[in-house]
Amino acid sequence: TRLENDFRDALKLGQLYVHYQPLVDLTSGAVECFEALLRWHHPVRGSVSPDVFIPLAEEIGLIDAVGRFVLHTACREAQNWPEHIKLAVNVSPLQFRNGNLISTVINALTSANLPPERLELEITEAVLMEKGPRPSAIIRNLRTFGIGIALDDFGTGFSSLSYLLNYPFTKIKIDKSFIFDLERESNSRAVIRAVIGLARNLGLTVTAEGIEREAVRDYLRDEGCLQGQGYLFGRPSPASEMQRYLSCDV
Ligand code: G
Ligand code: G
Ligand code: NA
Ligand code: MN
Repeated sequence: TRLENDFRDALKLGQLYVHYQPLVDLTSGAVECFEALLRWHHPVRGSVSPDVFIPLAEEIGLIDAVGRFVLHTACREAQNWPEHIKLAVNVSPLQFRNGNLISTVINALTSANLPPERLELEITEAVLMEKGPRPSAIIRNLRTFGIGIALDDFGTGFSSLSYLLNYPFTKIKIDKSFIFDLERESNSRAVIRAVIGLARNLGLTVTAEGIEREAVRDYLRDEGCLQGQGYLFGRPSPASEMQRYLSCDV
């Protein structure tokens, strides 16, 4: 299709770029991490959502190239941040298929001279559906370098909790749909409470995404959620704005 061809060009023509969104300590408000979020500026359509072009990239076999671009760009950018601030990068389950993920990640870290401990890869539950032992072996391997592995959008997939135990995740990100519903839905509050308890018992960090209001931040903090992300703290923005954000941070 037209959009497919446009996307093939996008990589070559430099229409892809990376925004960053802060993950903060819910008690102090200090930035602990920036999540890299890919953007496409289409010459005619303007901004195209990653919800559209990531599945497209997966379909047309370009997700590995896209993943390389994001990792290299974001690792290079993260060199400019204070050393205690981590970088989170989303990884598609399809990037686990061809066997290059580990070398791609290590190359990006090495060429940016970024310690592996500063990188966190975000993976959705869909990766648990990939057949065979490979995804869990790859995740285990990445962990041996000290790279963090976050389970993204937790609660939206269909995986059982027992799957979770077979993977050495370091963090669980509670999906924003539960956070949006929290004030109206007691069910969402029950899920949030359960996930926070689960994470604590497994020794994992827990992050809430989609925090837009102070009351929601306060509720989550009081429930024992230590880290959060959302428009309340900052929208995905160019790296230059994050630099400004850091200089205001105390
Ligand atoms: O940033 P935004 O909310 O528009 O992102 C929409 C979706 O696209 C989210 O699910 C997000 O995880 C995904 N996404 C954004 N950037 C990347 C990326 O670099 N790689 C992958 N695989 N997914 C991404
Ligand atoms: O799937 P993933 O968690 O990677 O998606 C992150 C997406 O969530 C990004 O596209 C980002 O724009 C979006 N996002 C981040 N914080 C908020 C928020 O507070 N409200 C809403 N509506 N979306 C958010
Ligand atoms: Na994510
Ligand atoms: Mn998410």
